[in-house]
Amino acid sequence: MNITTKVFNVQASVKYLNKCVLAAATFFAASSQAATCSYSVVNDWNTGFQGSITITNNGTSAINGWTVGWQYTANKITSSWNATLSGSNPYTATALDWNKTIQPGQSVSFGVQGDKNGGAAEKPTITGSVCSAVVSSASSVASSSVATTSSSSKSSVASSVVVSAASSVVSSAISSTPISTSSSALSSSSKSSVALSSSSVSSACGVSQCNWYGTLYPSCTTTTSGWGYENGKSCIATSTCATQPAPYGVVEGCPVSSSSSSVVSTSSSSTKTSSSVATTSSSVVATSSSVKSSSSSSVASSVATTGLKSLVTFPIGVAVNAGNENNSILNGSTSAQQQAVVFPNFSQFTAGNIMKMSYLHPSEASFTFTQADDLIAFANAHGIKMHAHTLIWHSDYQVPSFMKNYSGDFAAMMKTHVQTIASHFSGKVSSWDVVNEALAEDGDSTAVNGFRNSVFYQKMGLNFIDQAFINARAADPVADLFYNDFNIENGGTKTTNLLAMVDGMKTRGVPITGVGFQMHVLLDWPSASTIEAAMKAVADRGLKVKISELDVRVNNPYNSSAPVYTSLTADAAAKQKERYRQIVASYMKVVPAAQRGGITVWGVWDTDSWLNTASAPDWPLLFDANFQAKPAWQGFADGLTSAP
Ligand code: 9MR
Repeated sequence: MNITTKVFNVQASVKYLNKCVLAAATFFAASSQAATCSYSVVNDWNTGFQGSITITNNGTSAINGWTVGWQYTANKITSSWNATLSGSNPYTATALDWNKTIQPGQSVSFGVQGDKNGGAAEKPTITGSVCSAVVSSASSVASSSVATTSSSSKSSVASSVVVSAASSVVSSAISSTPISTSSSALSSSSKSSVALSSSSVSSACGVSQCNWYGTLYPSCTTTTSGWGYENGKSCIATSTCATQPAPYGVVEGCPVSSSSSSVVSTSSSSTKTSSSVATTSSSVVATSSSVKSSSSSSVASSVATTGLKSLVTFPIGVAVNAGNENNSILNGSTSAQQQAVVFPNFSQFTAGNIMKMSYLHPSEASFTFTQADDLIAFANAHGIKMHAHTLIWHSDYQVPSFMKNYSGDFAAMMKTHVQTIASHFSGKVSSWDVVNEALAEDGDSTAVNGFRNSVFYQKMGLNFIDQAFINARAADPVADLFYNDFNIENGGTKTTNLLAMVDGMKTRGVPITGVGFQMHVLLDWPSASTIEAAMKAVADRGLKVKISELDVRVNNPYNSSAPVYTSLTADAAAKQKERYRQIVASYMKVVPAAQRGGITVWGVWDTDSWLNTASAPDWPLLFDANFQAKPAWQGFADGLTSAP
């Protein structure tokens, strides 16, 4: 069945490429436009690879719309971003609306991630009507095909297109398979790739394993659910593996080697990944500054395929659903689509909900860590760090009910709460929101000394904040400890109260590492200069600064004269792009490198945002309803590569 599907896809793709070539011949006859198309391997690890395809317009007129294709010998793609991918070797990638136009001198890039499938990370030739490398061959192919045109000659046209991309495919595939060489390069390459997949099937040893998002792990023999540890290796229970979305799940094959079978070895490859990311990042920054004056947007585009996280060395985070929430990043109905955009772009997760108080400590005697543990194991397996949110939060529906009417020693109970949770996760999370939203909003008539009149303040006064940090540090000696809040970037009384609070904590020797600015902001409020002043004031105190929950809604519910968007218009998308760029650039400008705790976006894609409701739709995030990067993504990337 797989083989049939592959043959169908190959034929469908070839027909498509055939059309492209004929279109190319016509197109290039009338235009001097020429682009170079290149493929680079950005990163590769045990079983996987990340590739970047760049189209650079060397011509004198704009390219409006592009489609390119390529073929691997063994590698298989598991996800892509910033292009619409079709086919399954050969692959075809088509422009998205926002990156279909390439101005003269500019580049557009898109990315792929995949499984090396037993081979090395390959570097195929990119073909397509925009690629100047194909112009001559396409023209000559087209002219010869025109000269000999017949219905059967269509396949020779198509095969010629693939020849440069597939020449290595043809030779290596032929040598490793019993397929006899056909007179047509096309049929050789397509049959060969079919034969390769069947030969990999026939080499299976019949041992049950789990393909966990591109990495093979042993299936557990005694653990019945989740992750296990058996025979000195991490394993995944068959029942858990079986619920992963295609193409992942239980597979049969030869036993995985020790280098690729455990989370430990995976994380060592993650370490390698992050060091190579750091290298990429510095070269990216260097490239960025060296060409900034000519075309900073093309720089951002040309590095787009390496993902946001590769542009900087500090964490780029995203809030995710997990556990029993809808749309879990691990195994919800959208998990494959989420992972395709999350893996290349983000290096840190915050659990949007499942590490809040009521999830981890629902009753006085019970702590429930399983959902969070599963998320952390998943993050570790993909080289993603965890920012934990949050140990103490006043929010009524997140305070466990037993705490609300607690009649015993409240401070002792809070100490147990903080220390039990922080010690469980010690070494597994990089940072904590220790206290969330303790400061009162400007104008809050119930505020006490600038603080929210929460159950914690009522029971312990200001000491609840100090004790939370002291107990968290006692239980976790290394994680960064943040105070997190919203509207502290707006320069009002709340900002003043924040600075007074952290000054007091520092004077008292309370172990605070930094401040998280949630940054649920509007398109035009607060101003960049106001945001910069607030972040700089915190940085000047020697604290880390984190943008912890960034989103930019386009509708302003507080201003009745603001435009009302019922869809994300081009105008709104452009304003949002600029706002993301401005905020990220402000962060880069005022927060010294050593004090950057990271920037986290509050959600993966617009549909799932807390700000998008049926009665008040909005589009506040970096990826749209179809998981395509929005102009906002480009704005974020441009901000990251801005000076200094
Ligand atoms: O996005 C979160 C939403 O799904 C929850 O229903 C809500 C209540 O737990 O919390 C939202 O996240 C909030 C975060 O925890 C603290 N800062 C404000 C966020 C948006 O409300």
